[in-house]
Amino acid sequence: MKSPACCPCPADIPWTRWLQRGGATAQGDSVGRAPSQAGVALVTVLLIVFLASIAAVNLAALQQLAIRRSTVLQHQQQARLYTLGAEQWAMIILARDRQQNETDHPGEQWASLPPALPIEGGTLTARLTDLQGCFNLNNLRRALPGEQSSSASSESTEEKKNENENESDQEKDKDQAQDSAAAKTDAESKSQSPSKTAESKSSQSTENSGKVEAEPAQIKVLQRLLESLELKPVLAQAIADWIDPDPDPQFPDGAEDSDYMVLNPAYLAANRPFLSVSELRLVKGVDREAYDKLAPVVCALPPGAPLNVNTAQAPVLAALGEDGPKPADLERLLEERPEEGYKNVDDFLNAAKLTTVEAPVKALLGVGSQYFLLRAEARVGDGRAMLYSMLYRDQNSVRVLRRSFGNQD
Ligand SMILES: [Ca+2]
Ligand SMILES: [Ca+2]
Repeated sequence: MKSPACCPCPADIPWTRWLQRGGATAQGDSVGRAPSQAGVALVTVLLIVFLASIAAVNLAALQQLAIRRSTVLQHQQQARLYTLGAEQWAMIILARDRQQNETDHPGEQWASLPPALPIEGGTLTARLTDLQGCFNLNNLRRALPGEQSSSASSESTEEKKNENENESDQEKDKDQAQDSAAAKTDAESKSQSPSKTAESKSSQSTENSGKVEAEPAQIKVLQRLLESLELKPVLAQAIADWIDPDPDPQFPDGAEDSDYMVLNPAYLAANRPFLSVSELRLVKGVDREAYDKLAPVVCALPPGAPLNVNTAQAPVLAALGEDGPKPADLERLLEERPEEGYKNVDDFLNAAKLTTVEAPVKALLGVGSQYFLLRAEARVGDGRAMLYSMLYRDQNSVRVLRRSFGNQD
């Protein structure tokens, strides 16, 4: 039996006591206690270093993220400014083009801008397209006096909406008509007198049917266009009802408030010009398939904006008259178009052998354009900016009607 005085053994004393003693060994207490305390301290130090390292890594990651974010924002801002520069550049090109000639066709400089321009740290691309190369949905109703000018002079969509809502105010229309004098182009001037004749004829014919504002000749064009796209021609009446100011549906396939009030959610017909082609999706009968086919060949310009036969798409030109050539024949005709475009509408009609174009339709044909769309994209480092600008050009200046950043179409 061991004596309590004998050499203590770790197995014979409580663990804590042994630990306090530094783990007695054959080498003695003074030597055994020091490595044990040093081990605890080392573990503590390692733990602190570990935690400090994690904190430092996290801080570094956050800092890198902040630097990255600010760099991207800076590049995006630079790209955005470059697109605004492209807008100014496009306006200069359009103004210069107006000084050189009064016709607009795909062979001109504005239509063939360089595909990409090198800029510091990236590239800039800009493309101008003529907005008057498609069928203007708002021509389905007759343009009120000064209506085109009022839309052209507005600086934003909201202003256009307000002006269109107040179109019944005759005094305001007179003021807008006066403003329109300065904004009329020569192309519009050429079509002015036939336009008045057409309007008076249309007024007489439509008054008899009770539809004062509808333009039957343009509705027929849209019906032929729908037919060529393998869509139901009856959609034309519903589309015309959407923008005419009266609440009476056209016979037999029109659609007014009563057709839209039964839907869920219910809504009313706009009874004012289209502000965007996307509004078509609200019109009765225009489903996704119909919209996808129709959207590329129609546009929403102020009422009275003429169709430029030099830039119009083949299906639209083919729909102008009942004896219109097939789109394939028109494609060939457009390829053989004069190098500097058609000088006047009659030259085109003769070349296309379009002899049944009704007067109200012919009155809204032209060889020049006033409305253009600029698509500009700039890439600077990791930043990217897209700009869409609707530009209006008259004889004296080029103005921005609408501007939006980001993806569109
Ligand atoms: Ca031109
Ligand atoms: Ca209506």
